[in-house]
Formats: sequence, structure tokens, C-alpha cells
Amino acid sequence: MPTCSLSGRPCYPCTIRSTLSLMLEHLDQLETTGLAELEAANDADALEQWRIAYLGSKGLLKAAMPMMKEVSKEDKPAVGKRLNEVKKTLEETFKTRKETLSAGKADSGPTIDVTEPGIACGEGRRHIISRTIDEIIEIFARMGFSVAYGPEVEDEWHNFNALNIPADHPARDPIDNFYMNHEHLLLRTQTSTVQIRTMEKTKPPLKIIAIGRVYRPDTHDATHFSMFHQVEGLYVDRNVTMVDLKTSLFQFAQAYFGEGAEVRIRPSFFPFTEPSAEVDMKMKVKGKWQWVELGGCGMVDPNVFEAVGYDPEEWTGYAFGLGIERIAMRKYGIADIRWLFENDARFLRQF
Ligand code: FA5
Repeated sequence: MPTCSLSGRPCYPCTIRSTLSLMLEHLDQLETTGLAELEAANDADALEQWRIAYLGSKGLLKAAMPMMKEVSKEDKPAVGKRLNEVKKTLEETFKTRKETLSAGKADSGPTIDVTEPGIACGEGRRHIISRTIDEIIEIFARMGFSVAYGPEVEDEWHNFNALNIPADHPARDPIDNFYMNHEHLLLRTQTSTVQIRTMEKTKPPLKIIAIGRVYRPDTHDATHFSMFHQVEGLYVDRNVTMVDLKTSLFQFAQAYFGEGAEVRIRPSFFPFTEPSAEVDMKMKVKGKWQWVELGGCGMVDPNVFEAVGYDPEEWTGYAFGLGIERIAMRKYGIADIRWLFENDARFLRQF
């Protein structure tokens, strides 16, 4: 086949230039070959070569322009139209192909060296406080306590009134509480709120623990944080005494801190218990047995029973509340409560 005088490629229509159909056939061939070569161009270099060959100033499309001179006046519009169509198709397909190739390149990313050692994936574990909570729940469950829950955003009734804390009591001072902006709500300061919520909806007798976060605007130091956890215990039945209270605390101490652990209660005051006491437990701290203060306890005050509709003549009960961070800190020898909440994985993965 002779070489096209316009394109410089083998081209049958060029042998007979006189008819419109052969001109159009030439353009069809240009389009078909161009698209096929474009499809085969697989990298930026090949693409650029193709652009120069077809769309460049000395490319095949430019070379086809003089064909217009060869056609008769009445055929010019048809050839011109087809010429524009081929040009548009090649230009647009080139653009799309270029985008596809560069997107593919971005996806494939840098070359991977499969022989390089991988990045070690650290094994996660539960936070030491979550694990302590699980252990505490398990021990009290064995002693017949079920778990009760209550909201962290509380109203004044459950945080104060029903707990026999009068309206003018200093414990209600805004400086000691995180109050919300409206409707006398606050972040609960103690899990004793759950005593009230449980008794309001449950008839006695009952035996529950409540575990959760409590909030106080205390200054942060080695033993105080503004958010911490408490475990609350409440046992209501007929003829419950301080002996039952101390026995339960003792059983917990032995189960959690091991044989040799002891419990001591010292007179104290809480508005919702009468009598009230501080709870100390004797446990091993750095190999030595020591007394550590963990919380408060007492016999449920008759005013609390009245607030929830229990008859104080018929029912008696004990309650206690222990700080969970303090328990975990002693057990694991953690000197500073702040370390528990800094979330430094190097510290947390020790436990
Ligand atoms: C109470 O919160 C009472 N509700 C406990 C109670 C329950 C008494 C039932 C009687 C009957 P207290 O304010 O002492 O008590 O707190 C109990 C424990 O929470 C403390 O002994 C301590 O272990 C822990 N605790 C208190 N404040 C903080 C704090 N800022 N950071 C960490 N732990 C704290």
C-alpha cells in the first residue's frame, strides 16, 4: 500500500483522493489507529510520544488539515465536520488516559521492599482500672451481690436530698461540685446516688454493688483526681448489723489482697449512715503489711429509708463506698493516681 502523503503512513485512500468517502475513510483510520496506540501507551513517556505524534504541531492531525484543499467545495463541510470530530475524540481520550495513568500511579504508591522487617504491632490490653473493676465485681458476685448502675449526670435529689444531705450542707457548695448550667443537675460526686435509685425501684431485701465514675473538682495530686471510680455496696434486709458490714468487707479484703489482709473501721460521719465509719484495709505494700484508708461505710440512716419509701422500723441495712483507684494503686504499687489517666502506653502495659 502506498504511503500517505499527508500522514506519512501506509494509507489506501491516498491512492485515490478524488472521492469524499475515501477522505472520510482516511479520517476513520486515523481515529482507529490513534485510539489503539493510545490504549497501548502505558506510561508517561509513551503517552508523551503519542501526544507529539498525533496532537503535536507536526503531528498526524495537523498533517491531515491540507486534505481540505483536496475536496470539492460542496464536500468541504462534511470533511471538516469529521476532521473536528476525530480531533475532539483523540484529545479527549488522551486527557482521560493521562488521568487514569496518573491515578493508577498514585494508588500503587511507592515500591514496597518485601524483605524489610515489618513494624511491630503492639498488643492492646484492658486498662488496669477496668480490670480492677472486673475483679471487684467478681468477688462481690461470689458473695451474692448483683451489680446496679446509675447515671453520671445526677439531680440534687439523688446526689443530696435523698441521702439526707440538707439544703445548707457545705457538700453542696458549687466549689465542691461540677454543676450543670440548668435544672439543678450535676456530675455525681459519689456512687451513693445508686443506692437511692435502686431502692426507689426495688422492694427490700436487696444486696447490690454499684461501680462507676464520680467527679469532684479536687486539685490533682498523687492521690486525688477530678474523675475517679468508686464501688458502692448496699445490703438491706431485716436485722442487718455492723458485724455483717465488717464481715463483708473482711471477705472482700481477703479475696482481693490475699490471706493476711485485715479490715479496720474508725468512727466517722456521713449524713446517709448512722453510725458511720472510715474503712481501712491491711494489705501488702511493697512487701510490707500496712493499713491503708480506702473509703467510708456505715448503717443506712433511717432518713434515707424514709426518702425511698422503706419502713425504717422494719428494714435495716449497711452501705460502703471505696475508691477504686486507691485499691488498684495499693495492689499494683502505683505511686501517683495521675499516671492512670495520662494514657502513656509504656506505663499501662506494665500491668
Ligand atoms: C464517699 O464518697 C461516701 N459516699 C462513701 C460512703 C458510702 C460512706 C456509703 C458511707 C456509706 P469519701 O468522700 O470519703 O466517701 O470517698 C470515698 C473514697 O473515694 C475515698 O476514701 C477515696 O478512696 C476515694 N476518693 C475520694 N476523693 C478522691 C479523689 N479526688 N481522687 C481519687 N479518689 C478519691
